[in-house]
Amino acid sequence: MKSRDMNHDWIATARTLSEALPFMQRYAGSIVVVKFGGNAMGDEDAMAEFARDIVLMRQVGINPIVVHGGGPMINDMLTRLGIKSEFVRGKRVTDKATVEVVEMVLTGLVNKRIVQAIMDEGGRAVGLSGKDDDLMVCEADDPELGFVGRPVEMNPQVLRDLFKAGIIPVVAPVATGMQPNETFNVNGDTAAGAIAGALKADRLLLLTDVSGVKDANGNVVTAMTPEEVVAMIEDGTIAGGMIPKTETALKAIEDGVRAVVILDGRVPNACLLELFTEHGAGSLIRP
Ligand code: X2W
Repeated sequence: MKSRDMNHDWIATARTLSEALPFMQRYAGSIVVVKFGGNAMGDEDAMAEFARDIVLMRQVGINPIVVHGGGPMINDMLTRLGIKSEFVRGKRVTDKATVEVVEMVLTGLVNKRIVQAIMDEGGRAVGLSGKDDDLMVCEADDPELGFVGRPVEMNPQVLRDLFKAGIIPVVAPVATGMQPNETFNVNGDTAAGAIAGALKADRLLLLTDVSGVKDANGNVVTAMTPEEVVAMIEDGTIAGGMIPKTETALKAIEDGVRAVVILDGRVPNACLLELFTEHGAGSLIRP
């Protein structure tokens, strides 16, 4: 038997677990959608730690769903194939060749890597895309962007079926269209918001590589109402890449999501910090 590590503060560990009880009780049976962006994925250790947090959520009775991105992994593969790519207003201009690479990378490489990481931590995960059981049906977002989809119809029953079976769904943001044989590339945040909205989730956690929404002085705002977010977009305090994220949050809340949190996925155990401690993490947006 291994001897005990006396340098570790085991009493503090036990206290942390005890203090988490009210939070576990509050979230038991709830639905939490977690957007895991390509920039938050990091190395193998970061992936394993994320997977462990998700498995822990499931273990204490939460129904977690992972919706992932993978922009940097798509960029790598496009470069290897010699296909040029550009972004317009935060979305990838997606022609026929690009949408094929997007589908291969997201539903193959990235999706299965996350599924495997969750399985390795002792959970049960099944990977799917918006195409599976018509989960997410899109139409073209903007003719300028090609095959970039805007979700117009959601069929989330397959996710409820997976919850019932104790399985964690891992969703790639690729979708079908209204016409046969159409494929759309969907921004990961947009897909996560649409799925959270369709399920009227209790929480949508948007994991990013920044510490949250910042005020004019650069300090993270820990709690905001949707009205305050709108005002901060209008006066330019919220700018750049934070605009699509906060717009996703506003739309999700309009669709019936109880609260959205924009948090730093690079912080160790970011999801647990947000859900199971008084401290919380990042910026909470709630009516
Ligand atoms: C994204 C889908 C992946 C994504 C793309 O092609 O990169 C659009 O831009 P991250 O890692 O969350 O940025 N789709 C339309 O959203 O990845």
